[in-house]
Amino acid sequence: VKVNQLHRTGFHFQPPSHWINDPNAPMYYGGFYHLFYQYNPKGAVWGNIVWAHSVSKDLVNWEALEPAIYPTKPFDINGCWSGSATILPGNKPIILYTGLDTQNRQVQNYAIPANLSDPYLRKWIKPDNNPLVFPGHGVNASAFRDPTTAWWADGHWRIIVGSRRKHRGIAYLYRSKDFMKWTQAQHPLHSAANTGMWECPDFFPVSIRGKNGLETSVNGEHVKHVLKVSLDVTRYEYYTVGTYWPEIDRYIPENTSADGWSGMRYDYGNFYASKTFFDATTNRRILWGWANESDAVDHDIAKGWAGIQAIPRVLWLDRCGKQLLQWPIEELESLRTENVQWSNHELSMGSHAEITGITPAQADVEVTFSFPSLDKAEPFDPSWVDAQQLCSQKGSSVQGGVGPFGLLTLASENLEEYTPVFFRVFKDKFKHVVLMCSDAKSSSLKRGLYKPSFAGFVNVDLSDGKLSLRTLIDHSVVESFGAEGRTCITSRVYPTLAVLGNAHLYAFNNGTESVTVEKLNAWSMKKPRMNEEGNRF
Ligand code: DQQ
Repeated sequence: VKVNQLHRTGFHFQPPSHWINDPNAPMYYGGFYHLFYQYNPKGAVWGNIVWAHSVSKDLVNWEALEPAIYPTKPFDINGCWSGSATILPGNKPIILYTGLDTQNRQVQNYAIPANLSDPYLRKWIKPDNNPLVFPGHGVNASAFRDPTTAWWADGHWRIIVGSRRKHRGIAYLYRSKDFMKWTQAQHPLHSAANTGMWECPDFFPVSIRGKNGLETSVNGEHVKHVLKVSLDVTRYEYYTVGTYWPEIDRYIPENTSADGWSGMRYDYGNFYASKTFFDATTNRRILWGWANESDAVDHDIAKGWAGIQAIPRVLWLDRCGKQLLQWPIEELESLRTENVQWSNHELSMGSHAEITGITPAQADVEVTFSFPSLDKAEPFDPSWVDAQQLCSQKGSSVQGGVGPFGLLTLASENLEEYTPVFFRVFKDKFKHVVLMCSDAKSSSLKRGLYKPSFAGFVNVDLSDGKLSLRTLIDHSVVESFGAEGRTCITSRVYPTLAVLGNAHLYAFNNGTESVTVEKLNAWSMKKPRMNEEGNRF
């Protein structure tokens, strides 16, 4: 297959061609990180889904293996959909995944490695006692999928499976003593009205203090739990932070943690069907998420590929205990090459300054902005609850007080095209409100693209007069981490002029208050080994 390379990413995970979606069963085994993912071996649109499989020593360089799981049996003949891995005692991985059976019912199956002494885990067996879990009485068989990693508590394994009853989103809970015989718990682990189908649930503990991750079965006083779901209706994910009581199998989100569409998000942009795993070698909880295309289907067919995985992120609980923080895995820094640094560069009102000396279409940029005072911040209207709507009204070119300031990524020389990533500070009655945007509105002259003004609020203390931003720019993706990972936004964009060597990068300020780039550190990024064809194990 000949693929059009113009918008192909340089350092994001993708196969040589065709369609990909959800990351599946990430794990560390036999000295390798394993990543499986939903893949169409026949084309650049969703369909014919198999579990493609790649391995890596560093989460950056990847080698493709043969697909691990694909339809062959009555219990998965109509599809092998998403699922998760659990490492059983004795270091034995087991995968749970959703199969579509002969009657198109969604059932939960397991697969085990044919040979545990093969660190690549090339061959997987789907034993004949599958499926392990049928949709029970009253469970919608066409909305019953995406089993989680199992956790152990009180003498039982537990998993949740995503579902819905009418418009209520549900995480059904199942228990098992031996991983083979599963019983549905009387109460779902959690559910919420009017949220629709819960796809790809994820449920895991986080430490109350510190960045270290926890093995999925850990619980106790030093632990809170996170429940994340992917909402089929909006195509966004949300999570809550709460407490899990294994004795009664109840998860209660904290009251500061809104449930439903107003809930917190891992990412306010194009990021879906995500899944975490615990990396015991480095004590991290690592998040994988799918960044779908936002062009049209015929563009994908013409490109010959669709979908990437976002850069894996370390995820941990903020000191305040109310939200998660995320940061790209440090291994990514091994790809940094040419470097440019600025310090104390003032950006007066209406100015933009070009960042030269690196490759702007494939870069990693870290920048800290400072401002002398917040006096000029625009008043905040409490009716502005929707960050994305606010960003689409007050884009980077609408002059403000403190901000908008930030980066113009993937910009053409005369700014016919640019994707701004920026902050805007407002003054509410008792506090300041920080808006972060990654606005695709002017990202491309091409028509027929989805160009949303993605945005989220940033819960950050401004008393030191600073805001920081890290942005990973990779041809058709701009992945940003605001205020040390408090708010993250991923945009997929398709410039026509600002491509390859013609892309530019600027720092800008469009507020009346002057802003200083206190420190900027930017790097060109090298290409890792990325599932190259003819390089299969
Ligand atoms: N994708 C899978 C499903 C899942 C959905 C099918 C989420 O298992 O619910 O490819 O993107």
